Amino acid sequence: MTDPIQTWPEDFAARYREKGYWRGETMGGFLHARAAESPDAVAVVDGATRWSYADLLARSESAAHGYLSLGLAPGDRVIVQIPNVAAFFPAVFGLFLAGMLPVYTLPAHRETELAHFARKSGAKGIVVTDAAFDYVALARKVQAEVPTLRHIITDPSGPATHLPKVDPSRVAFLQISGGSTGLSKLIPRTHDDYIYSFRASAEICALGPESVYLAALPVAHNFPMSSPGVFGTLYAGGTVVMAPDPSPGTAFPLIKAHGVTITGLVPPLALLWMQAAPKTAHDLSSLKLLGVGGAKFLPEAAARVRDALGCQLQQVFGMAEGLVNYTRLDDSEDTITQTQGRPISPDDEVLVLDDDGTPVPDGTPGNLLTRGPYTIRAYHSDPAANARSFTPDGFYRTGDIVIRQNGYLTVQGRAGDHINRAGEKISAEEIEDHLLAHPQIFDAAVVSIPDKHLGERTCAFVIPEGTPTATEIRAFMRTRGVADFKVPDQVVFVPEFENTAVGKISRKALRAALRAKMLENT
Ligand code: AMP
Ligand code: DBH
Repeated sequence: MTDPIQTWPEDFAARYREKGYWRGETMGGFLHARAAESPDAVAVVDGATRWSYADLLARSESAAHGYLSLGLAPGDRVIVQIPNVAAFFPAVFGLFLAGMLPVYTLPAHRETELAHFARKSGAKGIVVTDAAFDYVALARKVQAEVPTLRHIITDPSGPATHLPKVDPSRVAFLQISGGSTGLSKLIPRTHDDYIYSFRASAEICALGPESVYLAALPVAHNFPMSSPGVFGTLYAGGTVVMAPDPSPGTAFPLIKAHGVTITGLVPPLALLWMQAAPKTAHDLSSLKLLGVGGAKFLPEAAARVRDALGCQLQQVFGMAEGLVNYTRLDDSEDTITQTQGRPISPDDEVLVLDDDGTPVPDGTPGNLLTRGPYTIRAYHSDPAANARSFTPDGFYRTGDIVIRQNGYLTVQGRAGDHINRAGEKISAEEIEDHLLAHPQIFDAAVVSIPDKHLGERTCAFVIPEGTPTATEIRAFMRTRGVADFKVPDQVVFVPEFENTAVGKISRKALRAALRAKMLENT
């Protein structure tokens, strides 16, 4: 099992340090610093639980000792599957302080995905919490499949031992990619690069000790984690409020009760909040900034945010691999409603290229490639994906089609075949693989269809062998041990795929043709 690494060429690393992007801080180190500066300030609120920075540090140190006392060692990977509860923080800061690497997963992930993450990362443990869903039982199933996952940890705490010195230039954790082809890839991020991304994000969003961030989306997502998210807020000495779910019915009372000043949502949720706000009895006036990202927020909806919610909109276009763009607080209303912002860093290099690799002029759509001080140069242990996704000179091929104008980016679409379902990226290929395991499916192609509520929904075109029903197929997907959001929203039976008999059409072209036909008929 190879240890996760992430390196930039020496001259780049030297420049990123010289310019003060990489400051040699660690995840555990910044928590120490905040706890020393303002021990009594409130760091985390979750229901009746309120932890000061001193409380959070004490619990995190106890967790670090706990991991070490189990026999886990610095450098070991530990899967984290914890919903939006306070316990998320000691679980992950404990790992950071022990020099171990969290492997983040979503609460929606099930045994097939977790087993893949466990194998791929070489994780020796998984940390979960008690919740309405039985995450311990799920972890046991994964353990039965991947025995190297030795420890199922529910309450990491232990007697004081020596904590290791952690190297800020090393990988701090593995984040998961949405996955455009096949299974999710693991993204190794270093302390230096990740801290830069959320420290700069916190500055762009003007966060300070008085800021209160509502974690409405699942915190393991890169967006609520770091753009500026929970880590940006804690870095700034502010307060994080955990929302068990992002519905207006849950979130609005929390905004009122805790004086929430900022949050982040995917577009379908932003629309839901805008619809619910005029009717709510809860005072939302503390909310100053709403970040919207993960999928394209249409200008018409963007223009209504201020009236509906009484706060400023910030568009956020980011990716777990690195690059994050924001509209700025002092941008014009047009820029804020019509673009997805500009990069965080002056050293984010952005290329917009045609399909032959030639730069296109401003105002013309092209493929977005990027490299910079917080964008990875390689995925974990995946030479094939690395060859596809990175140019020889280290640019990451985002797969997004954008227009650049005055340095601002507007997302036009994407080159790849993934579906962006309410901000969750779903690989068509991954779903097709599961469908092909069904005894009565001869072939399947999965495409995205525009959807009023989700932005995009998944549609599976299926050539049956026998007489399966759509309900059966969806039920079958649920038995595959995958996140519920991967179950096709729609199943369409077709007798054949045109042109495939001669084998001349690529799957990519096939998906495009099926999608076009579907849109024509609706
Ligand atoms: P992931 O690689 O799973 O972290 O997903 C990142 C992808 O989400 C980006 O490459 C975009 O395709 C999409 N995305 C994120 N934010 C936005 C946005 N504001 N507008 C349009 N697409 C977005
Ligand atoms: O969709 C994303 O992955 C995303 C969106 C906004 C992201 O990773 C981010 C901001 O950091």
